[in-house]
Amino acid sequence: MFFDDTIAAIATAPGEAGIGIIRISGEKTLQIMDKLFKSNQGRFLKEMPPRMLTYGNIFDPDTQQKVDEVLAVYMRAPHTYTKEDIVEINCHGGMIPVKRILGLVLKHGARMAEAGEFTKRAFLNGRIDLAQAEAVMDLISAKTEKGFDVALDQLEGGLSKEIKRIRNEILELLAHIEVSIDFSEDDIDEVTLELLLDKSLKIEEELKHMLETADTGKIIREGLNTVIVGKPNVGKSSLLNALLRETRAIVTDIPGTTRDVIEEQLNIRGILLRLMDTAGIRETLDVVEKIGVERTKAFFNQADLVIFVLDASRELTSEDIEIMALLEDKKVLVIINKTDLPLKLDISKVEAMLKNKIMIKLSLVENVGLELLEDAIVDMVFKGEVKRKDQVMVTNVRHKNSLEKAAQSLQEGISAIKQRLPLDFIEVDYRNAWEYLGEITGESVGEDLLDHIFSNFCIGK
Ligand SMILES: Nc1nc2c(ncn2[C@@H]2O[C@H](COP(=O)(O)OP(=O)(O)OP(=O)(O)O)[C@@H](O)[C@H]2O)c(=O)[nH]1
Ligand SMILES: [Mg+2]
Repeated sequence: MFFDDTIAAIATAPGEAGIGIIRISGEKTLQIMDKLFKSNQGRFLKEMPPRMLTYGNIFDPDTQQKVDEVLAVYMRAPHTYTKEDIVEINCHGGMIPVKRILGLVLKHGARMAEAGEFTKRAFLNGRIDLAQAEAVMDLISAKTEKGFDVALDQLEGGLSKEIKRIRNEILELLAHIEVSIDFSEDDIDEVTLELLLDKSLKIEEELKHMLETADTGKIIREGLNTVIVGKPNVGKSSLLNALLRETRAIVTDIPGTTRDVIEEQLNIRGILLRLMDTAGIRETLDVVEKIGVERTKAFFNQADLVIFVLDASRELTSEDIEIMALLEDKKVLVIINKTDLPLKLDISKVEAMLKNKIMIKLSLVENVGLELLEDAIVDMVFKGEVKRKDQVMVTNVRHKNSLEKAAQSLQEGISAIKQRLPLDFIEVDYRNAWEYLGEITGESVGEDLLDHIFSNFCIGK
């Protein structure tokens, strides 16, 4: 791919900072710098060795006025992030210098880069594949150490290598099938079929192992949507505050204190929790509270994990039972709170109604049991994870969907073999599986999908 326009953007976050960086990529990069930059010895950037940070000034060529004192570096194509000529100008941080310099760069031959356009060029120019490009964004947006580490592995090509290896195996099978089609008229060669079947089952197994990491992977990348529910006054907001270790939500002994959904993020041993405290669920005539209860139910439906809080000092009520009826198909942790008070709750009845759900006893006033709850959350996330050595992790839902489609096509191929269907039927399924895997690394993706993926990037990356 070849681009004839030169792009530029501010690469650092907006606001006051030590330095700000303007990045330029494309053919006209040096030409633009010739107009705007002079080193302290009066030299152009093209006279300096590539990759050498050079001290100098940016001037406005129209007025010959100094704009800012900078350090500039030139990186020569093709050994750069985009495989094009790149210049980075380090100026003073803050809104004025970066905006002024970017303005001049745009005026003298560059155009404003779109979101993610530098990385898009890196992909289209063949420096990285699509999964690696997506990993770049994941690195930048990672909120936990674990999320960052997995993204770094993907940027280094961990996932891509595995996908490419499996694609190659499928390609070999396809070659086998095509040769057989050419030679064997109607007669299907049994040996070839057995061999195909054997290898296909192995590939199917590999895809399955990759898919098994996807649920945990998604949580590592995106966080765990967790909602705290229960009837009023059981201690939901107290629990949010305890987990955050700060007084974020208002806590009173008046039922119906929380009326809106309060969302906070926290990091529990490397897992990002998007934690929502909600209005206690009950029948109410209060208009505001009613809306709150409705919102609670909506969030409840989208949650990855539900923390259901009961009050140990009160008997089970119809409100508790109504909520319990909603929990059956959900991932749930049941909290029996206020265990410091005399027990009135019929715990065995709760156990009978919520079979197979994990139950944890807490006292938030005495600070008992919080660690057990954190343990349970971490266990829940990692329980499903297969700890196979060197197993790569699938974190991106887009990748998961393509893997699922590939596995589905392969399965159809396998069943076609078992039914001894004609080889050209079988070939279609294998070709589909191969294509779907190619969506992950970007060998087979359309322009629309690319635009969609890169539009979620930040400007300047
Ligand atoms: N004894 C005792 N009291 C608690 C405990 N946890 C919370 N409380 C008290 O229970 C009352 C209600 O707590 P909240 O956290 O506001 O309860 P909530 O579930 O958010 O209530 P709503 O927002 O009204 O739905 C407050 O007076 C808390 O101090 C506990 O473990 N033991
Ligand atoms: Mg509350």
